[in-house]
Amino acid sequence: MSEQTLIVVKPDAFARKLTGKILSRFEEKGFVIKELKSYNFSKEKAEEFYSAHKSKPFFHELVSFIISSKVVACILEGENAINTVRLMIGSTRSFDAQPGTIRGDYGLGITENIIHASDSYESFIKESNVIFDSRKSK
Ligand code: FUP
Repeated sequence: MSEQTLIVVKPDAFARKLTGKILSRFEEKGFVIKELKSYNFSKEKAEEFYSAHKSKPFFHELVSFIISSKVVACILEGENAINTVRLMIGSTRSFDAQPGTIRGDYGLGITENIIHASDSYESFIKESNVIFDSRKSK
């Protein structure tokens, strides 16, 4: 089933000029870029974006990191996009992520882990509404 998902190229990857390489991987896989923008999270928007992690010990570190500089947000469309894109980004802890995945190939960090991707349809709607404003739940 064709569906959409959201990815965010995080500040570490943006600063290292990996955005083009990362977007290319998704295009080469067959996904279509439906929306694309560079974006600066405000603290308020970052807290909303990561509200599922509000009670976690790393919440403040996570919010500080994502607001620390520019990110690139992208809505991708294609077959099974949510799960397939999650497979392509790899495990949360980049040093554990399989080579061949984006985190596995480009990073070593946990908070600084290169890329975010929505983990469910509900997360996609919520997260894309934070960044792109105009999307609605089905
Ligand atoms: P993921 O879905 O792979 O991005 O990972 P999670 O939803 O578990 O975590 C969201 C973000 O919190 C991760 F991208 C990185 C950050 N995090 C930490 O900073 N420390 C941790 O111990 C776990 C996650």
